Amino acid sequence: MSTKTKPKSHFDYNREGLDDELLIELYRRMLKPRMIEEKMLILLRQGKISKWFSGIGQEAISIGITSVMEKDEYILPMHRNLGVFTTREIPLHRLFSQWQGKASGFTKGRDRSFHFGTQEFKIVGMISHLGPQFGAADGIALGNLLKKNNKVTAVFTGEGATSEGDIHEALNVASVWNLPVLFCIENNGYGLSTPTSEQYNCEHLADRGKGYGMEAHILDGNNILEVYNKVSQIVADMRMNPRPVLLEFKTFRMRGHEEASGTKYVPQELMDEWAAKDPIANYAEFLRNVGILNEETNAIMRDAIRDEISNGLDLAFAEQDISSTESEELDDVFKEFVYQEVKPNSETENIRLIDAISQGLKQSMERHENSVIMGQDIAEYGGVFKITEGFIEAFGRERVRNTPICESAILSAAMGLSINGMKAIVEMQFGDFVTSGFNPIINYIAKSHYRWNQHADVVVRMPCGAGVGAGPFHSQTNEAWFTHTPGLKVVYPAFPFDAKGLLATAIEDPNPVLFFEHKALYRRIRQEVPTEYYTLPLGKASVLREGNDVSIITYGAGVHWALDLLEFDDISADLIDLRTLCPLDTETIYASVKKTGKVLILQEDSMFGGIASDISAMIMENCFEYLDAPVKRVAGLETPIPFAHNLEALYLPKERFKTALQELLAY
Ligand SMILES: Cc1ncc(C[n+]2csc(CCOP(=O)(O)OP(=O)(O)O)c2C)c(N)n1
Repeated sequence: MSTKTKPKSHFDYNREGLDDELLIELYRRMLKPRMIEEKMLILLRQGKISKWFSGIGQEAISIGITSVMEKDEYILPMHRNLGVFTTREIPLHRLFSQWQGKASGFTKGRDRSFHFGTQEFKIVGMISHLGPQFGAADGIALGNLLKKNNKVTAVFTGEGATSEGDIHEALNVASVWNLPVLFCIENNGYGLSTPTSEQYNCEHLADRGKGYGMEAHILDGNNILEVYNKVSQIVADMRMNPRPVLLEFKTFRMRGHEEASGTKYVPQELMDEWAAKDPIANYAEFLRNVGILNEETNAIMRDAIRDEISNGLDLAFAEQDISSTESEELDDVFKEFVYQEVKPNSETENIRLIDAISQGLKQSMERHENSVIMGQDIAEYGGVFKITEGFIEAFGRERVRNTPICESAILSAAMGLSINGMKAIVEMQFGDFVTSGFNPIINYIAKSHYRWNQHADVVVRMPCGAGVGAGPFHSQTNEAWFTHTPGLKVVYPAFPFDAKGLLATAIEDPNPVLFFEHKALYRRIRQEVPTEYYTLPLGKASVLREGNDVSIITYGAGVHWALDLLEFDDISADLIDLRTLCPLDTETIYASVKKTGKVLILQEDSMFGGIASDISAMIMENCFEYLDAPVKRVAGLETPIPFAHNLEALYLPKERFKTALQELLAY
């Protein structure tokens, strides 16, 4: 709607303690996104931009909050918060380039609209899935709390997304951990076409604060001075007394969910009612009434903004379309990491896999003072497998954090910690439970570096695997879910020595690593392991046996099945333990295949869509002329993993492996 209409003021503007300069500046700050939007709507009609999510009518919230936040305090906006970006004074041509997918934007054309962040302006934009923003804010705030820097983090959501589990989880975590996050709900009446009555069943969303044990307030989201004054007080107090606060802003979405979808489902009376409460027109009227805005100053201000917009647009439109190469695209999936070898010391002790992981973890946390480990029951209790036993004594409760049962919020928080310069290690109680945190791993953590150059310094430890009679939900080895997703490294050691050194590297590496730990090997496999800190490179397989007749390629428990077999059978085989699945050591694989001409790939997980299939395809493509037999894959059955011992033995490929190997040798 136009700002030129002159409604009667609907608001009680309290300007006490605010000087004229600030009052006019708040007006200018609201006007700017409004005028950008008005221009965008024209460009949209002309087909010059693709999609537009409008924040018209909601400007007072973005502007009020951003004006209160200090420049080095993080803000996590959503899709209707253009005012956050403009108030942080991002040059307009960069914003316009971002929306046009051009190089001067923030994502090298890789993501659209407001789906980007920038460390330069301390803004962390959303992922489409909305809810993980709250958990990311938790992580950033945890980083601030640990740094004791008295900074507040502000995060936005619409009322629709408050129905997401991520939001509930993150609010609960913030409350339990007392994190200084300002949670801002913009209740604008509709989530796409869904009215609030179909979204939640309490009177006010702020009422939920009580349930979370969190201070909560309801604010008039269309009254800039109410937003500014109340948020100023609250944020100043949060800086001194760190705590989470939930704010519900009552406002209205004046345009469609996005421009193309319209507002047919919104009753006209509602539109009229809220049009009269326009935050800019009302405030302009107030400023005129108190004599600090007149037609002339208003026109000067509008002209200046109009010029700024058209200059920005000229620059953005003049910019070439983005171009790239396959290798440039691939290179940006991960942050560059130069492996630093730390050689093992000569003193060793004979320890189990589980001890080696615990030791590696502890020595890494000693080395990286900015590291935090989070997980269920990992503090005093030491974790269900006791890997973090004694960690509280070594590092304190701040860095060794028991979490509520909420994988999604914790993985989003891990992302937030990384954004704030920390290293996050997350222990899944069982690797199976990662499904409850799948979204932040796949969509946030894995894609962030490629999208906006923000690495995710996160290691997720995954106790996994069958053979322990634990049934369908405590036995899976789900590495293939992650090797499929670009942006994640996947490590899967089979021995104590490897586990310790690879875990150290995984924690050094600023990229996200899924670190698989086989439960059936935890206490069964022992080895001499150097007592001090050392590293091993990711992406290097180890050749455990050398022979000429067949290459057996495997990892995890499969390595030990193969070793057991080779111990008693007189087979001349290369046995390759992959150790890391991403990056994958294709060089070692191809060299072995070219020597033996026969390959068996053994995996514990069910067959279809697994690692074995991909390695098989790669061998066909790269070593076809060297093959003397079809590549053989051996894997778990295509069933969930059963509980009863005999059934589990049927599921696992250990016996099928022996037969398949004999068949292959006889081919
Ligand atoms: C997990 C997920 N489900 C559905 C969507 C599609 N979607 C995007 S925004 C939106 C409505 C959000 O409503 P609300 O949180 O109230 O914010 P508003 O758009 O009203 O500002 C929906 C359904 C999505 N992006 N992510």
